[in-house]
This record gives sequence, C-alpha cells and structure tokens, in this order.
Amino acid sequence: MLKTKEERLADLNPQETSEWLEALEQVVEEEGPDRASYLLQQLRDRAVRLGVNAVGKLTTPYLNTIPVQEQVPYPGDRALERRIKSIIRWNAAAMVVRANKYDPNIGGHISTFASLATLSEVGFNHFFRASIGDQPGDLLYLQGHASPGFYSRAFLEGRLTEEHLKNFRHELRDHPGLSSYPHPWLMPDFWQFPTVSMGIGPLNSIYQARFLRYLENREIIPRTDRKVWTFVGDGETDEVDTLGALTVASREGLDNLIFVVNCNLQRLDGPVRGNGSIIQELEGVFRGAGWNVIKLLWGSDWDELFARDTTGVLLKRMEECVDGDYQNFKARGGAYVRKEFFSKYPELLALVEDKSDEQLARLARGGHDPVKVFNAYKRAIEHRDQPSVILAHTVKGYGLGEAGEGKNITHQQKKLNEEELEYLAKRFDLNLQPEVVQKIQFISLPPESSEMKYLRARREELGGYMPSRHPKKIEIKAPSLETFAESLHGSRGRDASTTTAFVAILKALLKLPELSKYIVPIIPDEARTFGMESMFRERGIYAPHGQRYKPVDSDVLMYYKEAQNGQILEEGITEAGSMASFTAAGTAYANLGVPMIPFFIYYSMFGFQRVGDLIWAFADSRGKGFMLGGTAGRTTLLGEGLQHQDGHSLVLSSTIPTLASYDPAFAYEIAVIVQDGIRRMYELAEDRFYYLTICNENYVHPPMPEQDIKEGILKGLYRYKRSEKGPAQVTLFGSGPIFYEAVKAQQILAEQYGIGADVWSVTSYNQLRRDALETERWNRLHPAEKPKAPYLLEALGQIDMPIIAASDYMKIVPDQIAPWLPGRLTSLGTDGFGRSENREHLRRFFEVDAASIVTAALSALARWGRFDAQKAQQAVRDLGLNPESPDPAKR
Ligand SMILES: Cc1ncc(C[n+]2csc(CCOP(=O)(O)OP(=O)(O)O)c2C)c(N)n1
Ligand SMILES: [Mg+2]
Repeated sequence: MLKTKEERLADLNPQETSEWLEALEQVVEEEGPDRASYLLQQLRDRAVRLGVNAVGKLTTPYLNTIPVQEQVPYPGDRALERRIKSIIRWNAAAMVVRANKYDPNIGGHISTFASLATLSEVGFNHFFRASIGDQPGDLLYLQGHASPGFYSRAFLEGRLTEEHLKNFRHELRDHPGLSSYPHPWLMPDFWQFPTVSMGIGPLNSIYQARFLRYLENREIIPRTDRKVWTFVGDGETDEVDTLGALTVASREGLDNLIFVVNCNLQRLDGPVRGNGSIIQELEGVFRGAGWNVIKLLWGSDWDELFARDTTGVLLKRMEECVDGDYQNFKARGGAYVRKEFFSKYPELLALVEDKSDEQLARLARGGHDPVKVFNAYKRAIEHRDQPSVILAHTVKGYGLGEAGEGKNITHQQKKLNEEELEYLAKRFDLNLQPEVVQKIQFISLPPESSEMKYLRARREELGGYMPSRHPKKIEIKAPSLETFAESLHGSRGRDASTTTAFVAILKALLKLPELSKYIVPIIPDEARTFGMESMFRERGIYAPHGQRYKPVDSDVLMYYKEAQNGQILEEGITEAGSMASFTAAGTAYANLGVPMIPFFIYYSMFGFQRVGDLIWAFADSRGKGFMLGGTAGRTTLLGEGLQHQDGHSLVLSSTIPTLASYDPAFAYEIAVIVQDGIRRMYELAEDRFYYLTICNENYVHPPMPEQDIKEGILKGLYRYKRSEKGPAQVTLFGSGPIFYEAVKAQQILAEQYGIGADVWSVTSYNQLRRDALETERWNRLHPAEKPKAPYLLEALGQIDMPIIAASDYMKIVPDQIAPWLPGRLTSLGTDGFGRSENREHLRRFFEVDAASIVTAALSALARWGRFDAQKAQQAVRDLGLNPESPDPAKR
C-alpha cells in the first residue's frame, strides 16, 4: 500500500525523535555548527547506502540563515545612517512626486527603492568598494526601477545638483536632465550597467564575474577580492535570463558574485507568489544550482519573540502563511496582524500580549534591519568557492502607509498628496517645515554637518562614489591593413568561404604581439562548424580549474585543449550567455580598464532574433567588438531549413544605432572592415560595434582590386566589374554570397541578350541608408543652401538605368536605399520561410539566382521601354522560371 504524504511524515516515536534532536543540539553547542554539518552529511551518505530516501530538502525553515548568536554588532553609527537614509528616501520620493505633479504621467517609481533603501544604504556605507588600490573595485548591478534612490544618494553626495533632481525624466527640455533608468549611453559618467530590462542585469552580472576571473587567470588584470553585486527584483526572477545561468556561477566557483534578491513579495500587478512563497522557492532553486543561500527574513524585533517561543509555534505559523498573507500583514496594519497572524494559536497570541498594535505593525522584515543586512553581506563576502545569494525579505512601498505600503497598486504609485507626504516624513522622523512638504522641496545638508562628514568619510574609505563610469584612455593602435596581406591577396584560385576568410583574419590578429592578448574569441559550441577548432590547441579553451582529464583526441594535433589561461571562451549552447560574455569583454575598456576586443562568432539565426534585447543593452553600455553571424543567409546555408536559415538578421541589426552591419562577399572586404573597426573603436575611441555576416559557401576570392575601394567597402558599396559589352544599360548590386549570382547574371545578360551591366558589391545597405538619411536631414534643415549628395549617389554618379539588387536577405534590406533611387530599384531577396534544400534550388525558389536577376533586369528594362516586353516575357520561360508559381514569401 502506498502511504500518503501525511502518513510518511507522521512522528511514530516522538521520544526517539527528541533524543536525536537533543544529541544534535549538544553537538552544535559543544563542537559548533561545522561539526554538526559534517555529521549530518555523514548520516545522509550512510542513509543513502542503507536504501533510505535521504535526498533531503533543498529548503530550510522560514528563518534567518544566520542565527542571532553568530551575528556581529553593527560597526556604523546607526542614528546617523538612519538620518541619511531617511533624507535619501524623502528626496527619492519627492523627485518622482514632483515630476508627476508638474508633468502628469511622466512616470517614475517610489516603491521599489522604498523596499530597497536599507539594502542599498548598508552597502554604500560599509561594503561597495569603488576602487581597490589602483584597480577598479566592485561592480554594481542595481535594480533599474530603484534609480530615484541612487540619484537621491548622488545628490546628497554632491555629485548631482538640485537641478538634476528637478529634471528627472526631462532629458530633452531641461538641462541637466536625468534619465529614467540606468543607461550608460545617456549618462556615461554615471551608470555602468543598463539593468532595467528585467533579467539582463542578473545574466550579464554572472558572466561579468566570470570574465573577471578569466582576466585574472590570463594575468591581464591583477587578482583582487573585488565583488560583483547584483540587485534583483523577486518578480524579475521569473525571467528565464535571471535564473538560466546560475550553474555557470557555481560550476566555476564564482565567490566574487553576490546576488541580493529584493523579496518584497510583489511585482507590478500583484504578489509574485500569492499562493506560495517566493523566498522558499528561490532558496530551493539557488541551493539546487549550487549557490550559498543566505535567507534574511526577520528583523531584530523578532529575535526576542523567537527566544521566548519555546514551542516552535511562531515558526509554525510563519510557515503556514503564504505570500499573499504576508502582503496583507503589511498593508492592513497592526490590529490585523494580531487578529490574523497571532490569534491563530493562544500561545502565539500570548507572546505579543505586551505589544501595542503599532509595535506589531513595525515588526521589521530582515531587509529593513541594518544589523541583519550587515551580517548577511559580511557572510556573503567572506564565503569562499561558491557564489552567494541573499534572499532579503522586504516590504514593497515601505513607509508609504496608506499611499501604497504592501498595496497592489504600489508599483505605479507616483502621486502622493500632502497628507501622504507628511506621513512619509513623520514615518522616518524627518522634522520637516510645512513648506518643505507643501512645495515638495528637496532636502540637503550643510557640508559640515555630522551626517555629511560621515557620509563622505564612509565613501572615502570605500574608494569613492558609486555608481560611476570613467573609462581610462585606450592605448591601442590599430594594425595596418598589411597585417592581413594574405586576405588581401584573395584565395589564389582556391575555393574558400567568408567564414574561413574571417578565421584567417582572426588568426592574423592573434599573431600580433601588442594586440593578441586583448582578443577574446567567444563561441557557443559551434567552433567546428566555423572551422575554428585548430584554435583550441593554439589558444586553449578557458577552464578556470584547468583540464582535469586527458582529452579523447589528445593524440591529434588539434586536440581539445582546456587551460586555466585559455583565451577562447567556449560557452556551450547559450547565445544569451555568450552575449553576456561579449558584453563583459566589450565594456572591459570602460569598466575594468583593459581594452579587450571580443569576437563573438555564432550561428547567425540564433543571434539577433534570439538575444536581441541583450544586444540592445550592449549598445546602451557603449560596448565595442565584432559580432560574426556564421553560416548566414537564407539560401547559402543549405539543407538546414526553416529554423536555421537566416534571412533577416540584417533587418534586425539595422535597428541598433551604434552597430555597423556588413554583408561582405570577399576576404579583402572583411579585412578592411575589421582593420578599420579596430581603428575606430579602439584608436579613435568611438563607441560603436560591428556585425558581419559570414557564410559557408566556397568560391574564389579575388585579390583586392588596385583602385582605392576602401572607402566604398566601409561606406557600403563600390563598383566591382564594369560592363564589357558596351556602356551599361542596367546596374546590378550583389552582396555576400549572392554577389557571384550577380556576376553570372552580368555574363548571361551580355552573352544571351546583348545587354551591358555594371556589377557593384554592396557591403552595407544599412550604412548607405544612414549616410543618406543624415545628408537628407541636413538638406531639409538648410533649404537655402546647396543640397549635399549622399555617398550612395556620389558613388553611383548619374546612372539613368534600372538597378537590380540581390542579396540573401529580405527585400527590405536593399529597399532601405530606395528613396534615393526613385523608380530605379528592384530588390530581390529571401522573404518567407526557409526550406531544407541545396543552394541551387533555394536560390531559384526565392528568386535570387542569376536567372532571376537576369529576368528582373530584362523586366525592368522592358518597363522602361528599353527592351522588348515580349522578349522579356519569353526570357522568363527560357531561363526556367515559372511566372505563375506562388510567391515564396507566402509559402
Ligand atoms: C523584460 C521586462 N519586462 C517587463 C518590464 C516592466 N516592469 C518593470 S518593473 C516590473 C515589476 C518588477 O517587479 P520586481 O522584479 O519584483 O521588482 P520590485 O519593484 O518589486 O522590487 C515590471 C513588470 C521590464 N522592465 N522588463
Ligand atoms: Mg518585487
């Protein structure tokens, strides 16, 4: 008979149970908790061998992980710190309320920081180090919606002015403005990490901590005990990005990483886990993932109640309540807590008979008690070999009272009336003049006040103010183009792909003594696909603990070599994780003072469409580096089909302002782009990055033509091959692997139809469009001046003829330049779902092959009245196209 859960857990011999428990207590008392922990581990191992189900729970009782007797006293001046914190609270709330009073619906958040203030202030006063010696110190990933609190602290520190606070969310009309959330792009001296798209901060921070170790192990930065502190919302943990990479941190023993989850039990709409416990759930997840978990649930007021409770009824009641109940206890006040929480059991009620309702309402949660927070942080920074997470129990909208404390509306509360503001001031013992409240004024303190002296002294001791972003000057000189001489010479008649061409360029960079160490190749389990496996042995795969086994292929030259100082980040199958590494590396110039040059090579389909928001955050972070979309193209990647064939990454990449996207056809084009990219990003310190599609089709790469086409390659197009059949009547644009289809079309047009065509290589429609838009804007705003011509038209000259543009991407890619070529452009592209087929069939299906280019050219010429329409129609058939076939975009 199967037993029920209750039957299995019933205590059949209470006497025996208590003897075991007493024995345990005795061990703890006499020999300490470590010994007890050892014994428990031994018992569990033995039990498993005896066939007892002893897997154990991943969760612990609903109590603080750190018992009172292990606490250290608070080292700071509690009274001064509280006063500073109260002022910061006030100014943060005032900033939002003011903004919305004078500009309704401009937005902002009060309640996130209200729940975070103690967690934040204890950190700023005692833990967060801005620098360690001459090294950058800790890195702070802060909850984006708590930004008013961080602005408010910076104001008190004298880093922001009252004008800044008044101009919160007025970035355009007032100066100096203050951006809503952490954006290095908008406030490059202040914010380091854009965190407000939830999940991105936690994920990036894990890889940041790992990248610090990588740089230390490669001896690029000195080893320090700097920490990465990541503040995470409890609602934010629902994002797969937040929890998806936890095991990276534990596997690599990242004890330089500390997560603080602000468990205010609420998200935007309501409770995070109304019917359960988010803290217990997260404890299980983090512990299961191998993290050191520190639960910070109850404030010091509860210690006395726990001490007086001899029956365990307090814990029992706590464990009965779900988060929805806990929310009520804060939202509904002390009388409610007495009635609904304590009255459930007479002995529990008796515990608080000497307490007023007011006192019950104020029984603090752990995240609001500086002593408890200090101890949790201390334990986290001292913990070794594992990352730590602090699950801090807090109250959303703490101190707002009726205006929002624990209420479901609190996340969006941004309008406090006078009464509510008065309540807030009183709640934190701010003795404010009525005028300050009525006019919602900001509070500052005289520089010589004891609070200000204290605040400054604390930050001085911890190395300066934070957050702050101050990139060191980069001392990199770009290599000369000659470095890539091999690539400039082409493939010498052999067939090669742009992927192998790129790998050769990367290898050339890795040979440069002054540059090589800065290169960071990042690959999500696809190196063999890209022909990069030879780099494994040459450069080593980063493995923080070295290679602990003999690789199966150790007897071959290109064996799978892992090393503690390995240079390659072989990420496994995680484009999101790889992007996070790319971000850590691409911002290292600013955040760590070392100009790392990352190359992230991945399967192009799983880039922009999969991790687009991370790429957006990379741009916001002013990241630098190269993204290489491997095996790109809807028809070039043969055989794989719909979920692999990328025909739209260039559309998506075009949305990112600091990203220059290229679809190169030849090795020399890649060399020019990479060389100039390094020059612009690292020598000229421009905040930009690059995306190149690279493909696996093999063809001959010509040497770089004599004439100076560098500018054309970089700006987006250059003439590759003039018509050999008299003056051109039609212009053909080809890109990437479709370029040769255009060359073939040129030949067919000449040989079979007697029509001359010029062929241009278009490396970047996106860059052409940007340049044209910029010129057009100038012309629009200077109607009285001679209009300027965009590069596109300058390069093309006066061409009065149809242009057929073919690429392996959607038609909208060439269409980007259509406004400047009115009536002239026909775009051929790969709109629609891919298929598993070979290139020939795919290109015919999507109508981007040479025959399709020829028919498009004849068709356009017929419409222009320059070719016989019937002959054009006949050509469609002759060339094997079916004019009545369904549109591939719809199939
Ligand atoms: C990816 C993403 N989805 C949605 C939002 C909108 N949003 C902003 S704050 C918030 C609730 C946050 O709750 P929680 O993480 O618990 O933080 P708290 O404010 O409670 O500390 C939501 C849904 C966002 N910023 N990012
Ligand atoms: Mg929350």
